[in-house]
Amino acid sequence: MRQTTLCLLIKEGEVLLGMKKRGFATGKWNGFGGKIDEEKGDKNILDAAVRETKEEAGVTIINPEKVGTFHFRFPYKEDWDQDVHLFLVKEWEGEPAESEEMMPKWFKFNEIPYETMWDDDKHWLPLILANKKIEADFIFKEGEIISSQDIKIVTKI
Ligand code: 6U4
Repeated sequence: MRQTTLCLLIKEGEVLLGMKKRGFATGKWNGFGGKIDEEKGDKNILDAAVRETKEEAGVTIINPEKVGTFHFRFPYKEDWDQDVHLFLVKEWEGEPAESEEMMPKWFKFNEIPYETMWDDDKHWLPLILANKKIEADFIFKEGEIISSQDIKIVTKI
């Protein structure tokens, strides 16, 4: 299964999201991340998280904390199937800046634009912002709408 990363930067009641400008999920606000790319030197999932966040948001993340694992399945488009490793990031170097792929913006926890995000995000992001760790399965149907979901709060990840 394709392994990808998703990084959420957090500061003082705000979360950094990026508007995806091209490719997969264009037009959605999302965290930063992508697949492991051995050609770009990624040896593991953490390398991919650091590299992708640098490429997409211009910051170097420090001590990302793994807070979730997702199994996303798209039976109508199996190429999109992926296991996503979710990281919470409270330290980084640099200032978020627009890239070719993403336009970053800080959102207050009570102003998160769930209507312009993945359908699943409204179900799990509030748990993550409340310091929970999760393991979740989501199956989608056409239109990227959830057809089934199972979210478990876990103590170890
Ligand atoms: P290209 O090929 O450039 O479109 P890229 O945009 O880097 O690839 P990819 O496939 O490498 O995307 O990584 C997909 C990104 O989308 C990862 O950060 C995980 C995230 N993602 C995938 N499904 C998601 C979902 N259902 N909800 C969510 N994030 C998801 O919040």
